Amino acid sequence: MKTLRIITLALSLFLLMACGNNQPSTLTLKRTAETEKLLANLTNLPEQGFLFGHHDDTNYGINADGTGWEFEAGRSDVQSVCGDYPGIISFDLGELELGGEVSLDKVPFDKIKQEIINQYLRGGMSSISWHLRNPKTGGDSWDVSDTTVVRSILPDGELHETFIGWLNIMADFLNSLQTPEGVKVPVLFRPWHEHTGSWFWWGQKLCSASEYKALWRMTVEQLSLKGVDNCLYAYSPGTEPQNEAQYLERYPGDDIIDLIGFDTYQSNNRPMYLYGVQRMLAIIKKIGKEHNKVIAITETGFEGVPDAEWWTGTLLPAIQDYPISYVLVWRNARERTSHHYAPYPGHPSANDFVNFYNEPRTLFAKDVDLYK
Ligand code: BMA
Repeated sequence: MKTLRIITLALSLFLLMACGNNQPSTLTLKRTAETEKLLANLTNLPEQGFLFGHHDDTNYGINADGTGWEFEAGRSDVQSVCGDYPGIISFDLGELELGGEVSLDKVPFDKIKQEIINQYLRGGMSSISWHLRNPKTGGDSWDVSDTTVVRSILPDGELHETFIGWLNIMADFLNSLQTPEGVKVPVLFRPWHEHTGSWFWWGQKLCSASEYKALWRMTVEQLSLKGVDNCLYAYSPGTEPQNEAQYLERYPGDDIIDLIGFDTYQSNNRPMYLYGVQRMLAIIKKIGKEHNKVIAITETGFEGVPDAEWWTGTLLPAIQDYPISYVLVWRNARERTSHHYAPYPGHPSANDFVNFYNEPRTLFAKDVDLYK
């Protein structure tokens, strides 16, 4: 009888220790061979250099006369300036969840799919962000009028089922990324970005740290449940964190994150930009090493690139001493041409961009095959 009591006690203690800390169970995510290859190559890339990236690069851009162009096969502003495509191109799937044909930036999802496949066939990579609608208010990603949105879509929330439907639409898109030979194309998925600011409904002041982490885990679990095995996942706060602890405050877990980065933009205050970039690079370099994660500057740029020597005079010196896998600049909006971050033919910074391109450490599509 005594022995039985001791065994029961030991068993209860074990169960208490196993479940009592309320930690979510660790996920082991399935990945295709090509996705594993991409991760391995990104891990080793810093020995060689870093990929240059541009958002929506092959979807639209700006002509030499300052007007916009869109949807021209093979065309890219970066390629027009330096003769090669970016090593990484990012795309945004905002409004895919509504079931329509075009994104929030009026790009057909079929076009995005095709461009992700084209970039894979070049040996480069694609990343995907998601400026999705606000599921509670019906507004956009920037609608921060309600602070209960994240809570409402988590398990037990009143919009949970609706949101699982949105994730299933995302899963279908990711699963449909396939070459004509049926190879699933790997992508880096970067949802819930810039969450250390409070301008998106999933931002710092709009949910608690545990809600944010639960949002991430629910996202990855549901995609995985729907058979998504061609994704790497990126954790991508803004430039708010001042130290490693702040950077990791809402980190959802090593088991679901492959790459850590940050988004940062230059305004007219160049010293402030340099200070922020270097502070954040030091933080992610240290965490990347400790957690065995690839690091990157997931978004950056200087709107309009008003400094003709920005590429080799500011960007390159700011980043070249850090083992990043990529640096990516935002889009050349054809519908609002002052909103551009890469040069186009005739742009004042085009010559300097060619110098940047010629630097041995900057890697463009022809420099890499990320699936070998
Ligand atoms: C933002 C701006 C918006 C755009 C969004 C998603 O930073 O460029 O105009 O809709 O990204 O691409």
